[in-house]
Amino acid sequence: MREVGCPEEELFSFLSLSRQEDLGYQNILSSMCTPPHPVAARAHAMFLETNLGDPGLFPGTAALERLLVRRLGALMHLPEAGGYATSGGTESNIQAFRIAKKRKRTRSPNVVVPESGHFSFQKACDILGLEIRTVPLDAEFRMDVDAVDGLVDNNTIALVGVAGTTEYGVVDPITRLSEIALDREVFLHIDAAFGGMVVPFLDRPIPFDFRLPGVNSISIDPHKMGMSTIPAGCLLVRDPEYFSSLNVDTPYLTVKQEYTLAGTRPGASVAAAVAVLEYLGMDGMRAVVAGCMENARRLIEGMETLGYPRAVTPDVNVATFSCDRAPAGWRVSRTRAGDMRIICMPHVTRDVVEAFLGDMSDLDA
Ligand code: 0PR
Repeated sequence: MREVGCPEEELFSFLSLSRQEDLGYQNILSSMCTPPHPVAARAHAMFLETNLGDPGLFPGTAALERLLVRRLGALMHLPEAGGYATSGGTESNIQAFRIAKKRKRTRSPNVVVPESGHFSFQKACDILGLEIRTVPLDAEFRMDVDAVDGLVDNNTIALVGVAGTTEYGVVDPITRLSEIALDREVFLHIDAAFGGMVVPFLDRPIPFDFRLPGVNSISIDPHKMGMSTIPAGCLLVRDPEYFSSLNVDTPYLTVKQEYTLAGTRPGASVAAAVAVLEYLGMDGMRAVVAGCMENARRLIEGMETLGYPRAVTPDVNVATFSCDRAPAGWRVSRTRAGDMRIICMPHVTRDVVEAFLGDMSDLDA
């Protein structure tokens, strides 16, 4: 550290130089995050110093966390679901596996995860000492459910389905997975980190949530399509009792036990997540999602007109193409298979899509 502190103005010009090196979201087509909704930013600023790690000190903020869980539980068709605000999909996925592992004691536990599963499952398996069994995908990048039965055995503690895959934006056949989970008596976790805030607002929602009786837990991230500030995730469980297996004693805190992974936890991004849900309501979210889906369709149509076929027709606003080039000045990403991948987040407006298509067509000129 410096021996003598830096004057404020000098400090802030330094910070602002660093900030200027960041890319603006304007030309970022590769991110599952988006600038926070204005009400999220305003709420975040109001709750800056709140700590959900010691909820007795912040009962108002703690009540907002319960409201978030109630709202997202209702969205997942189980208003009485248990849950808490995590730092994002990674923490939710780790915690879901911790619960599953506690519920089935076995010597060499394994989990059955689609090949499309997010890399956070690898981290979870490493931490928890779980063998990961990968389920192949079908031609449309959805989990091949016919392969699941053969991978599940007596040591399988959890089965995973993804609602809105990271790379191709498809929803796994979760109705079938739910049947398998019930039949084989395996804990079923749904990773809806991205799709959880998209699929319920589609014209024709695809079943993936607690309405399916085999689903035990769901991860859903307000800091992705929920337009909240970072970090804001949520882990929901069918029965709040599931969390009791994770409890540790916290004798000197205002609450005597905790089941969360993090200790000190931000209340600001939780207030921000609640703010967006309350401000937009179902109607507002439907409009946001309809816009993103429309832009994804326009992008796919435009790219195909230029001769770059879609890799798949997505269920959510992730568009992928067989295209190995990209115009300068744009951030796109690539799937493991090499397809161009664009997430039509709210900041990727119709104008942005048209500008990108214009630059793509100039590539050929
Ligand atoms: N599950 C799914 C289905 C995800 O897509 C992601 C993240 C996670 C879990 C993990 O969530 P957290 O990152 O919140 O822990 N998917 C994005 C991805 O890996 C995350 C991301 C967001 C990456 C913005 C880059 C970026 O600019 O693509």
